[in-house]
Amino acid sequence: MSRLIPLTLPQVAIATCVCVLLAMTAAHATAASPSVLAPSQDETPILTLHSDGERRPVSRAEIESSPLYELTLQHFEGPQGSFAGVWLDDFLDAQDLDDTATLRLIAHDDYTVFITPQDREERRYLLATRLDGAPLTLMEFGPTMLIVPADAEAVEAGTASMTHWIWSIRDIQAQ
Ligand SMILES: Nc1nc2c(c(=O)[nH]1)N[C@H]1C(S)=C(S)[C@@H](COP(=O)(O)O)O[C@H]1N2
Ligand SMILES: [Mo]
Repeated sequence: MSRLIPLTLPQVAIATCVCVLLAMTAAHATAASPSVLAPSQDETPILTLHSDGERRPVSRAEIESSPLYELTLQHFEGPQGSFAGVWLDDFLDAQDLDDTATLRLIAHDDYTVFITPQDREERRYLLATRLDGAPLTLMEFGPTMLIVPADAEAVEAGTASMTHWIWSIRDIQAQ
């Protein structure tokens, strides 16, 4: 007759620790962490912000005036390494953009996507400006691209949508 093997308290504690550690390891792979990169000093405009009927050129230096975060991933378009950038929410704050605005982002290839306030509540968006410390170029799908760190693993596995992962961003419209 079979019976359940009783676990002692220390065994339960060890099993719990192992589970927590495994969960932390899994989470670590897709979490962005603070970056030690020095903010860019480059004042050359790399995208245009449109709000309240005005257009404002924005440089790497302006974007990177918010805290930089980074994570390592294999981007589905090819580039692989440590991507760094600023949280989209921090960027909007720094640019004094209305928090309730829906954003329309437009890329150099005219691809366009909308990011609603609800999207930004559900997931954090990283406005990436760097790959392995160097400014993202157009060839690497820069000068900026959106990354959703929480979805990175699922996107790599092909189980999450990447329609919000717009690369080569040219314009951001707040509407
Ligand atoms: N600049 C730009 N970003 C983009 C796209 C695009 O066409 N241009 N396509 C989006 C969509 S719909 C998807 S599924 C992924 C992958 O696009 P791809 O299959 O055309 O490479 O990138 C997203 N980001
Ligand atoms: Mo797509």
